[in-house]
Amino acid sequence: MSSRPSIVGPDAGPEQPFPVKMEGPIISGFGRGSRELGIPTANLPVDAEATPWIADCVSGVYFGWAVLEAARPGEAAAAEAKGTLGDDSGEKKITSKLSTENTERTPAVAGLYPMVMSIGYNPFYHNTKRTAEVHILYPFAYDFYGAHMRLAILGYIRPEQNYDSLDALVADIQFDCVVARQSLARAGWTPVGQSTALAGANKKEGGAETEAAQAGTLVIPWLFAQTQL
Ligand code: RBF
Ligand code: MG
Repeated sequence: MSSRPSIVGPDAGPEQPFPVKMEGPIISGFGRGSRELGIPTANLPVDAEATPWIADCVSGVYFGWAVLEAARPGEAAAAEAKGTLGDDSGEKKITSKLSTENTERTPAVAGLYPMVMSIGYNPFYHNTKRTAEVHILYPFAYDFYGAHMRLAILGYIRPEQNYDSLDALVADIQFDCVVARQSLARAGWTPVGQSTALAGANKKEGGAETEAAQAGTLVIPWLFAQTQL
């Protein structure tokens, strides 16, 4: 695992063709993200019209920032009625956290988060359909299907691979998370108006902050524009 670098891309910031924009409503995937891997993923529709580049891009792991907009009360209630809110596994159904009343006063999922994502066929699972799955680097206690997610994809980490075991797949994904955090925790990779501490690399696993946060210098206005929902 340590055979690959823990930081990718130049310090100055993303290189062409990045940043690449992608957005849409969070849809349910194959339901394995949380249950089997302990790595919840939010899937976005792979839409040839909205994201023409996706058909030609290399299958593999990318990283960047996600902006989440909380589902509006009506949408949250509707999603809940359809049983699409809650854990992937269906075992821990959320009954209260995203109820209609709660959603109104709890913009719990709104905000900017570092993310790592997989675009491809997941050879380990022999998928025949290409998916775009985003793992947000923040320990949310529940899913939020239906919420609108906007992505600024800033860089590429590695090609998609097959693995001999689930453990090997999970270990590689965990290292992808380290790469994403460390790569994003540089001023040139952090949006203007945000702090590099948001990417979390200053925090050693389970330890104290080691470096002072810097201010971001990356300009990506569309990431913060209001969505016409
Ligand atoms: N699946 C693979 O078969 N090969 C991979 O190299 C691979 N890399 C991934 C990297 C990240 C950051 C994430 C979030 C997922 C990756 N997956 C990969 C997909 C994984 O199999 C998938 O999240 C689960 O199957 C849940 O749908
Ligand atoms: Mg998923």
